[in-house]
Amino acid sequence: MATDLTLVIANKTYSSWSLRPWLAMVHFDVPFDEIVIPLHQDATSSEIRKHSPAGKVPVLHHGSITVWESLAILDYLADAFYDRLWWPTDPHAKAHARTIAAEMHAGFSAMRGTMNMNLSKTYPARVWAADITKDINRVQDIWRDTRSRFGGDGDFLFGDFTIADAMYAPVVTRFKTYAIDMDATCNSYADAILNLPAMQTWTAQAAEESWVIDYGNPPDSL
Ligand SMILES: N[C@@H](CCC(=O)N[C@@H](CS)C(=O)NCC(=O)O)C(=O)O
Repeated sequence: MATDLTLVIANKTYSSWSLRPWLAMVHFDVPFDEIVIPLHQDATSSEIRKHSPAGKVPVLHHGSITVWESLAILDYLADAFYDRLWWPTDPHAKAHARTIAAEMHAGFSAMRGTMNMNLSKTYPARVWAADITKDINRVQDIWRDTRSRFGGDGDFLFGDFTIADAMYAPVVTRFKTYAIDMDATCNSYADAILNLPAMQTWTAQAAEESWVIDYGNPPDSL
């Protein structure tokens, strides 16, 4: 499809940052062309640098405009396609959505550093190191608190799917593939993300990829 929007991403099996804008664009029915650059290949860095001065994906091209950093891309899309409800409309809810999206973008490095996103593998439950456990618990606190204050009758953090959900979607896949214990509230939220048609498309396309990255098993944390 020829559009004036191109999203450059990495492999769907492994690229958690790529998933965020891709999921929201597909969910909100924004047409775009997609370029996939597989990670951990000899040409990965040079290929990414052709598209992004930061040397990272995702990166969005919209005509002559280039935007990188997943959250900046999502914010740009919310401005450019302002007829969709990318953020909650209520100012209080919107402030909270922006805050938890930013917390995800900037934080949880212990969890992200050890629990690589890998949709092709599941791992047995284990005891995680204290800093990772702290991140896991904080994410679940955010989900519970947000669902109870802003979720209403909907299935997502703010009822309907928003950018905040897109930011946490790769954590949902990690919690499932790494068998993280979740209470009923977090579990049903995770299922809502996994059952989202756009998420199912991403997962199906990931399963068709041929590239394999062997991260090994996460370190024993006791
Ligand atoms: N903070 C960035 C993180 C982007 C990022 O780390 N992307 C990884 C793929 S998930 C990447 O481009 N890795 C390639 C490399 O570092 O060579 C964002 O939000 O977009």
